Amino acid sequence: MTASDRRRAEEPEAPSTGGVNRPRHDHRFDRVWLDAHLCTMAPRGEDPLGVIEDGAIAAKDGRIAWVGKRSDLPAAAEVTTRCDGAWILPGLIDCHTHLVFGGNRAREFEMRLEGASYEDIAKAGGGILSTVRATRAASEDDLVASALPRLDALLAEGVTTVEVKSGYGLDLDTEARMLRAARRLGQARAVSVATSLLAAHAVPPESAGRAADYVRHVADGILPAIAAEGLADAVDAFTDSAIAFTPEETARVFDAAQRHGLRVKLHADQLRDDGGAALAARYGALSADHIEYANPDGIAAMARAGTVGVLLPGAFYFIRETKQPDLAAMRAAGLRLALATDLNPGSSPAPSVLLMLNMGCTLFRLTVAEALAGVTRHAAAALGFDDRGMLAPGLRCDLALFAVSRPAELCYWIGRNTCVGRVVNGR
Ligand code: DI6
Ligand code: FE
Repeated sequence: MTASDRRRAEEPEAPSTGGVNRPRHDHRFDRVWLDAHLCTMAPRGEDPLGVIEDGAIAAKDGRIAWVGKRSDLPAAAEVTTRCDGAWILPGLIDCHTHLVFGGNRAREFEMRLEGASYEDIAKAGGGILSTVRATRAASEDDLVASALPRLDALLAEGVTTVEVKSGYGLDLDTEARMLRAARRLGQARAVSVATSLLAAHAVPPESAGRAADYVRHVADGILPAIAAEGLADAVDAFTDSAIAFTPEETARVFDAAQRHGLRVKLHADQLRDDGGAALAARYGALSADHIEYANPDGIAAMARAGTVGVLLPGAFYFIRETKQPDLAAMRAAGLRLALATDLNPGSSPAPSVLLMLNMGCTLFRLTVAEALAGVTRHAAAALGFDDRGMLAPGLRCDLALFAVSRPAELCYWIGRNTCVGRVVNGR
């Protein structure tokens, strides 16, 4: 919404005269949104999107107080926002990002296009460890400053909750600095930030060849210190038997997380089937992410455990993966699916949830309803939130407004931002 639109839209309603056709102001609501269609994402009967055309939403003290047909709205409020026929969705949730990091990997990208192999790039100091070097060299202020434009790109599309992982420090100081920077992003902007400790992302250079020692340090040193400072809302790990941590090493990190009362998430079965899906299910993980190579038994175990499957089509696209996630098995198991950017410098330099909606549909053949649930209701579940992700009374009043003709348009455009407004906590 432009400033002038907002001025026009936010004019207080004329004081009620108490006439029969005019709702009276009362203290139930402090703000209402009108002239909008609602995509509540609360499934109703045959409609997975919970659409209410010509709807209205009312808020009180940052929470949704009422949702329904405009004609049924029981009372007016001090502030009325007219939405010019926009579609309102729950504020979008990007449930998997590595938003905070130093430097970027554009030079590495260029080298690959010029024919360099991964080995050449590693020899030239590239790959994930180049980001570790740049991140270790960055101050907390540097990390906040470089992350803000990426965060702003997400917010401009209607994101109201974002998850941010550490994982480019691989030592206590830098992991803590990344997580403090992530927390500061949530103070610098109107957005909820959920943090995940991803110290088990890669083996740091100083521990090369000694993964088991590093895992012990994560479990007994880094994780307890981060937990004591309250810097992480969850613990993540990268299980990959060839380039990261084995399932057994991952289990050691997860045992430590559970000792400290932290829920877990997992980068699982991205490049091969390591049994990551089943491992995540065994630990009651909030989510298992990537899962292109997850097998049907692991997928069924996730569904039984309530673990959300997070699909990351940006990474699939950027590394030119060809193995599709087994959507048939996921649907058969009734697995809840989320969709996220995986925003990171190495495999998904993509600060756009709307692009992921398109890619989820185009590359993975998600339906519009599945894709939209993936950035709202199911993304909330992937972060353990039960207070957001739908338009329903009692939930946080986090809204995203779009100038589109129907919800499918959100998945249809490639690189076009149709977001015209964002509301966080009723403001
Ligand atoms: N999987 C990924 O795709 C990213 N991390 C992970 O565990 C890649 C991170 C990077 O290359 O910087
Ligand atoms: Fe990731």
